Parts: sequence; structure tokens; C-alpha cells
Amino acid sequence: MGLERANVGVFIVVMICGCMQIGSGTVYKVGDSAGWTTIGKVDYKQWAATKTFKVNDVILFEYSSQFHNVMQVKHVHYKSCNASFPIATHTSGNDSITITRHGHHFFLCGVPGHCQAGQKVDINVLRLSSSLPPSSPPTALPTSSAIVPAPSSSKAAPFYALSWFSNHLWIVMAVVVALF
Ligand SMILES: [Cu+2]
Repeated sequence: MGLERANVGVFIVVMICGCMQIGSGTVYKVGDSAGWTTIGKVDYKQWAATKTFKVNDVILFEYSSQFHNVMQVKHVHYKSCNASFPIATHTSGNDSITITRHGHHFFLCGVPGHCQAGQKVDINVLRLSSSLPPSSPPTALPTSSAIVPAPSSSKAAPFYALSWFSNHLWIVMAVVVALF
């Protein structure tokens, strides 16, 4: 394979990966332009209430790592602003957390006083599939024996393939880059 053709190959793969990455989930920056802060009394409850979070969405916490952090906690500790039992702690100041399951995800700032001042957010990820009516088989046509493709199975396979691919994007890209 010539160098130019290899470059084109890499370009195409990067383009495809880029498109899939965009399609895999929405990035939500907590607090929007204000970010993750105690300044300005951002109402994170209100911020979250205006969003519809889905699995694969990315929750982005942007803040000064000198002054804040991000701790994922249990509901009881979220309510009481107890930062002693974090499920996960993030301290980079630019933390992207990908939602992998539905339900509530509770975050607070572990710096003393900040959670009490309102620096806490509940990301509630709805189980969208359950809100849809259960898929029923298409009504059988009494006389016609025409081939009717099964809609559910034919749709599911590519979706899972796509989902897997986008989740393993960086591995795929690393392999591609290594090969070329
Ligand atoms: Cu803080």
C-alpha cells in the first residue's frame, strides 16, 4: 500500500470514528458557561432539570482544580453533603464522566462548605426504552406470504456493533495508527 493511499485510509477511518463519536452521546457541561463553582450561586438542580440525560452522554465538569473537585456519592451522602465516602473522585478540573447506566448519579464538591453552598448535582438518566411501548410482532397478513423482514433483530445488531465500536474508538484508532 502506497503512502498516499495509507494516508487516505487513516483519514477515512478518523472521519468515520469522529462521526460515530458525535453520534454516541451528548456532552453536557455542568453549569453551562459558569461551570462547576460556588461563585454566582448556580442552581445545579435547575440546570439538570432542563436536560434529558441518556446513557452514553458525557457529563463535563470544568473548574479550577485548586479550589474544587468532583465526587460521585450515594444518595444519602448527597443529601447530607457528606464527602467522606465517595464512590469516585475526580480532580483534574476538566473531568468528563460518561454515563453508562440509567438512574441517578449524584455528584458534589468535596471541598468543605461547597456542597452546603449548593455545589452538588443530581444527574438523573431516564430509562428511555421502558417509556416506549413494547415491540409487538407485525400483524400477519392473512393471504400474503411475502417476506417481511423482522424489524427488531435487524435493527438491534448494527446498533450494538456501532455502540461497541464507538465505546472502543480509541483502541480501534490506536490499532489503525500503529498499522499505518
Ligand atoms: Cu468546590
